[in-house]
Amino acid sequence: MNSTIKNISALEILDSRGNPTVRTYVILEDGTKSFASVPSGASTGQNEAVELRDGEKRYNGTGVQNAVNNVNTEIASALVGKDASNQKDIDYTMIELDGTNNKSRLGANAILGVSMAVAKAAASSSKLPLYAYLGGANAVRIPVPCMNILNGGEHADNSVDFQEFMLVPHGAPSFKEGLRYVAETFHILKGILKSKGMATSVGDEGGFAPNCASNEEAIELIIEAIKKANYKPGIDMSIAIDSAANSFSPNLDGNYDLIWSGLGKMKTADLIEKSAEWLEKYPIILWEDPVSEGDWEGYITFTKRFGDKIEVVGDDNFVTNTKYIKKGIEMGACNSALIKLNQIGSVTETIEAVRMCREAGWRYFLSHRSGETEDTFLADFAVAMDGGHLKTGSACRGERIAKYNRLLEIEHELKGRSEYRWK
Ligand code: 2PG
Ligand code: MG
Repeated sequence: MNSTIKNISALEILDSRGNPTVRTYVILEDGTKSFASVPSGASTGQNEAVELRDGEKRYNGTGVQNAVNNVNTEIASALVGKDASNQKDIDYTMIELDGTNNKSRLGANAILGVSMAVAKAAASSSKLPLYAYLGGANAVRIPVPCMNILNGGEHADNSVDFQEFMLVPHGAPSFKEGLRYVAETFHILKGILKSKGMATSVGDEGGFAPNCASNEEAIELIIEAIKKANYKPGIDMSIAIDSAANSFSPNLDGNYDLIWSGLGKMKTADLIEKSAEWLEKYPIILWEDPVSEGDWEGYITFTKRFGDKIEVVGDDNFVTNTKYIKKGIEMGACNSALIKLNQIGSVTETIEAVRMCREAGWRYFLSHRSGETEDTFLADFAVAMDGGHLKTGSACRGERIAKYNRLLEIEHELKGRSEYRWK
């Protein structure tokens, strides 16, 4: 068979934060070659699949030579000779070979790298772009880019508690135009920050990280930038927030300590009241992890109260794992799940998470990690999954722009057959 796997290997490379990560290479019998690189998070959920790190002196313990070795030996021996176009078989063979429930033996970084490279190889071998191979002939919807333009929390060193403030150009007629709206506003925001004597340095995902006096000031600055760029807040562009509330919830329960802003200790009810004020005042259309991962009651209350108006996304509580998404669906916690390939560690399981959301009438929000590489797998994957929106960082930093550029390319390639809409 043409798409039979002939060779699999891996290499330790660096991610956008200068930390080691895994790149895997696949060669098929028909001569097709592919490679894929694995991203890495900073504000991680407790139940994410395990990134295997060497824990030795080199790279301060973050080396991935063991994961690389697992690809080169055990994984390669199990998969060589298999058909790359049978993604499910490939992924479940690795899951069984690993034998743990969180991929801690072989490493989710080892398994995901192979899983993505196999999908890419199978796509090339069948002469299809990756988005069409994974999504079929109707994979034509280009996601609305939720562009992170202001960072706080663990992604920056400033006085903002919430991790990500995103601009969402839902009023644009196409991806190309939407990307322009947000990139223009990003530059206007830079000018505003400069004129106020505030820092224009950027966080891990390329958003600015100014030392705002409060969380409110962060959002006011964004609204000012939208208006100054000649767009209408709420009509052309709205705002999405990822509180990443785990990072200010010491025990990951209903107790919070907003350390960065100095607002101090709060209970779930206070935090939700604050959110209510903001939702009243500002054009916010999506809110991710408004409470911490163990605060299921908090997610339920938040969703009951605001879920008919906005998208409530669970990230750290669901970790792209159908076991937790199922629980969320049953409990009515959230109405959407964040989808990150490396949280669960294989392409097939990520697709299963998406499918579960669809079947429940939930949305699903495709996402990069704060540590990324120049790999553009996510762009194609987002089009294939047909979710209508994705977050992949700001209008700067090459590893973020690579995904946006790939989406521009896909939209162009579809020659007028592409679709662009928020819902
Ligand atoms: C998040 C992500 C991506 P990290 O919390 O949603 O923005 O951050 O990769 O650090 O978990
Ligand atoms: Mg998040």
